[in-house]
Amino acid sequence: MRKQLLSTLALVGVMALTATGCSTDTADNDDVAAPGGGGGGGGDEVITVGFAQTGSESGWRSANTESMNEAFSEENGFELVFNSADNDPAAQIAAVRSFINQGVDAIVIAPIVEDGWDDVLREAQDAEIPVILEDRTVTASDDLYASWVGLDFELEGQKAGEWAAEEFTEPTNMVVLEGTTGSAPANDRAAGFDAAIEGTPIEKIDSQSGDFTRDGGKSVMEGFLQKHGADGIDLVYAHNDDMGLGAIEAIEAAGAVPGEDIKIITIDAVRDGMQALVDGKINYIVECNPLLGETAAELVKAVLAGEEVEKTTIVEDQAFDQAAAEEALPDRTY
Ligand code: GYE
Repeated sequence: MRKQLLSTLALVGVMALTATGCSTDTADNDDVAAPGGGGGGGGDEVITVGFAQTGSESGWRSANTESMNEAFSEENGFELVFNSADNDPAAQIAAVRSFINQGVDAIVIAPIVEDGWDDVLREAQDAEIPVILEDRTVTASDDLYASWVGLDFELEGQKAGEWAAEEFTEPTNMVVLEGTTGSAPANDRAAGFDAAIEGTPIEKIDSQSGDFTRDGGKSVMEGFLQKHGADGIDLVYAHNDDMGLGAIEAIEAAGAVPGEDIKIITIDAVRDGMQALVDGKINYIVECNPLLGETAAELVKAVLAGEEVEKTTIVEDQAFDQAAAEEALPDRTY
């Protein structure tokens, strides 16, 4: 999947709004063309969309849910049937199955994990209900879904690793707070980071999943601190801000100073994370943009109108050190 994805990426470039570049007029809200493709969506009819969200594990997720709710609004011609799977892959697949049974016009999925999607995607295809993926990717064949809009998680990990490689030129003990096991961002952020620090004096002494949550990050970090001691850890790489924020609490409770005694790198750049960076408790953040709703909604309309759409749309991310975070924070919308 990864290789396939990267080659697709090379073709489509990295701009969010290329998604509808080949469609004629999908930006407006009331312009859905004659029915085509899936199970509906023609004329002025309301488009019913089932959205299978991962859960509510993080600040990033809240911003993503809000972006989806705004884009798939009644005003924009949608009826959104929202399901939150509470990070349970089986419950998420069951939700998609129930959308198929309800006969929705289209299904949008933010897949919790990469594997296990083939059967239910095939069922959606048999029912002629188009599926758009948002945020995370799947390992299933891309013939089984219409389009995916998301982020380049491997590049995010790589950017984080490149910063670490430059910053840490002496032997460095690093611990990793991984995202949800089996999820695309956990897999790819690990791979990108590891490749970037290869050959540097940074040694990964421990790595465990904190499930992308603040509590998870805190308790895994408590375990690391107990095992290695605050003096035995120089650097934390957290796959998202929330786990980094949990780690800060654990480090402070252990009597050490986050951002100084133990440096912290995270991914997401949500407000709380950016505030911690401004406060000097986090040292570097790679952005992951959660505002994918508008592009997802455009894709749904275009696919239902029978238009050709890009298979892959990658939204570009930035990275922030303390000075950049200070500048960006006042205008941060999430
Ligand atoms: O980084 C994390 C969230 O899939 C990109 O999921 C998303 C990740 C995000 O829980 O905070």
